[in-house]
Amino acid sequence: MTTQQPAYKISDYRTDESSWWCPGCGDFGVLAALQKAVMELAIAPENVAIVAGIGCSGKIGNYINSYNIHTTHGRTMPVALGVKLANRELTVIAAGGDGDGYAIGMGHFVHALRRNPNITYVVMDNQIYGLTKGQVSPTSMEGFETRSTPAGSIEHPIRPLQMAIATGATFVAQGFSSKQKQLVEIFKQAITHRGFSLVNTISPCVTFNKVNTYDYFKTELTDLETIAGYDPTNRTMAIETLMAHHERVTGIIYRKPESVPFEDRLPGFRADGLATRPLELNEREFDQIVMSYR
Ligand SMILES: Cc1ncc(C[n+]2csc(CCOP(=O)(O)OP(=O)(O)O)c2C)c(N)n1
Ligand code: SF4
Ligand SMILES: [Mg+2]
Repeated sequence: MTTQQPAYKISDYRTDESSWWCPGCGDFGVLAALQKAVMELAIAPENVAIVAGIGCSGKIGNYINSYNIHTTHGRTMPVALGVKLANRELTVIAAGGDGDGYAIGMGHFVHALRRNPNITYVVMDNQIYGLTKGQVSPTSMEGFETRSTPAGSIEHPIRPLQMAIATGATFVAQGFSSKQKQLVEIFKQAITHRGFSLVNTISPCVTFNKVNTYDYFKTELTDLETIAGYDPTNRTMAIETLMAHHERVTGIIYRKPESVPFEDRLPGFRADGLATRPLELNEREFDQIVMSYR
């Protein structure tokens, strides 16, 4: 009997670039889980497109053998949507930090939620701005002392998971970078979900956040699988559970059973994207376009 060889090895998803991250950074765990998820789903590296934001987290695209656009700060969503519309064959994964997605990128995030394109959005949430050396972020806790809030933050943190569900998200999950098995499973389900999937990953910054550490989260987080009767298809239950646990949960929080991606609903769009279509126009088509602008 011959054993079937897996289509890809984990090394197929690695690059030669040496890591820039501090030893112990939570982003290593996110990277490892993402590589394992695409490998287990047998998605060829050339069919993966990472659209990364600016931040320590945004470097993730450099370390995954795939297409990679390191876009500008807060702009992963529109770029990822453009990539998906142009080439439907690609598994499009947007990735960035809590600052990138929930501060400067918040407007784009909200509209991505209500559009529901077939994109997976991985937010590496360390509750701080890591790359710029430790300023307060939208998910920082009230009272949190940082270089930009020496007397403690006077703002309360946003609740991205409740907000996502309330805005119409069709898939919302949260993982912890040191809980690999669960994170791999979450990524696999997020990537195969037809529509927008938000995966907020708790990814500790060991250098600038000395409060929200690995040890802190080991006692803070509740695995949804341990909550008897938890039903991720029940929207009300999802929001109530997030409220009760101050969003400190891991697992699939909400999944809408029926989800039709944005690109499938776009009027005038065919099943294929621009990338696979001949782009030459004949003279008549060209004249028609010119005339339409008169
Ligand atoms: C338009 C713009 N504004 C501000 C910055 C400076 N900047 C770079 S990364 C960053 C925030 C990083 O925090 P986060 O998104 O949480 O990522 P992390 O480094 O924590 O992974 C900021 C404010 C920038 N590069 N571009
Ligand atoms: S500063 Fe923080 S987020 Fe950035 S690489 Fe170091 S540990 Fe990671
Ligand atoms: Mg951050």
